[in-house]
Amino acid sequence: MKFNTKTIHGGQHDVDPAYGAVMPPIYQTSTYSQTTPGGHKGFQYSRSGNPTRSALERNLASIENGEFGLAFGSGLAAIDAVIKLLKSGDEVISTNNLYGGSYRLFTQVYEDFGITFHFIGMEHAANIENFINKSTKLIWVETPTNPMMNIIDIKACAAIATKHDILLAVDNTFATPYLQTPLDLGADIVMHSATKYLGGHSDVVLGALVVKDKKLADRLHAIQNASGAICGPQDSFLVLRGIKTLHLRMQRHCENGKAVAHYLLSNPKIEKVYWPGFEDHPNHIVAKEQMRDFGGMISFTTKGNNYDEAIKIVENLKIFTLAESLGGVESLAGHPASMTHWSIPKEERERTGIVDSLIRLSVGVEDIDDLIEDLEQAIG
Ligand code: P1T
Repeated sequence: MKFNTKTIHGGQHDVDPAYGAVMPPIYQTSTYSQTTPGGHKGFQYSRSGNPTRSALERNLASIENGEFGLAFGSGLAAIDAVIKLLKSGDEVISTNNLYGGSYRLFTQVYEDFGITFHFIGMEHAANIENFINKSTKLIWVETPTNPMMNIIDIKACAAIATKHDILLAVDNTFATPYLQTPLDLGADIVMHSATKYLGGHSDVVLGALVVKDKKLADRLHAIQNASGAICGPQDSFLVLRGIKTLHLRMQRHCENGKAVAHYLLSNPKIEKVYWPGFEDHPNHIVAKEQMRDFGGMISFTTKGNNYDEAIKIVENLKIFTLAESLGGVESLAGHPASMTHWSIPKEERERTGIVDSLIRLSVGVEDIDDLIEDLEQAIG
């Protein structure tokens, strides 16, 4: 089955044996009757498993070319489950530019449990080798990174991870499997904030993991069940429905993203535009190799790095909504330094490029003329 077919049909055979409903029913139940202890039809309690969540989990596995999907109450709950694979004394090597909430979870929760995180530049994957020691158990990659749009070579990371017998996890939120499938490139775990492009309509918070290896899946299922950070059936349904149009939406996100990136480049008030589709993006060649297009996420700075000017621009936008999050059909604008990435200390933030004038756009699927006109009137 090819990707566009998988978004609609992947893992969805026979979802309603009772009535043949085309969409899986929302099984709004916490528990399931048993004829005798253990005598059930595959589900016993909805923390451990729910048919609507299972339908989503099978679909997630299908679109990411994995074997096992796990759905969680949020992207961070999914990341949390991955870190729970580790124990005190273990070390993690992470991209130095990543979602502020992931950084906060690592540094403000798990460092207290004795896990050490190294935040490093991975644009040259070989740099990872400098930080590997006997305690290194996990490489955490975001690509494209949030919000600087750095591109990390997944295949090169996988070669290093395999050589040292370390797990490689890739946060695929920005790219989605429409653009890249990390498991095909050698990653062990794919993670999603399905709140974003997978859900696609800014109406649900949900997280996901997909793996190929049965033993790893069993351990993650055990963690999911033991910790309980699952998503409900209604939210599972919404994401499943969102994924059915992922390929259509992503195609337009990419087209609109390209047009907006080129518009910003041509505006004399703009200092720098971060978008992996530009030939002079430092890892454009890797992006071309591992991604099928370049996505709808773009960051830019204005000349003079002026905080007030950046705030004025995001306040002036009329079609782009000033809001956290990304990946919905509607265009959003954000100011990472004061919004999504405020939890990263200023000095560290600025070292990776998150300066006060940085604005992040999630380019939606509206008419491109309206989007460019909106940016034009806001930037001036
Ligand atoms: O919000 P949640 O579903 O828990 O997902 C966290 C998360 C993980 N990984 C990446 C790359 C993300 O972008 C996010 C959430 N990001 C935002 C809310 C944002 O505006 O960047």
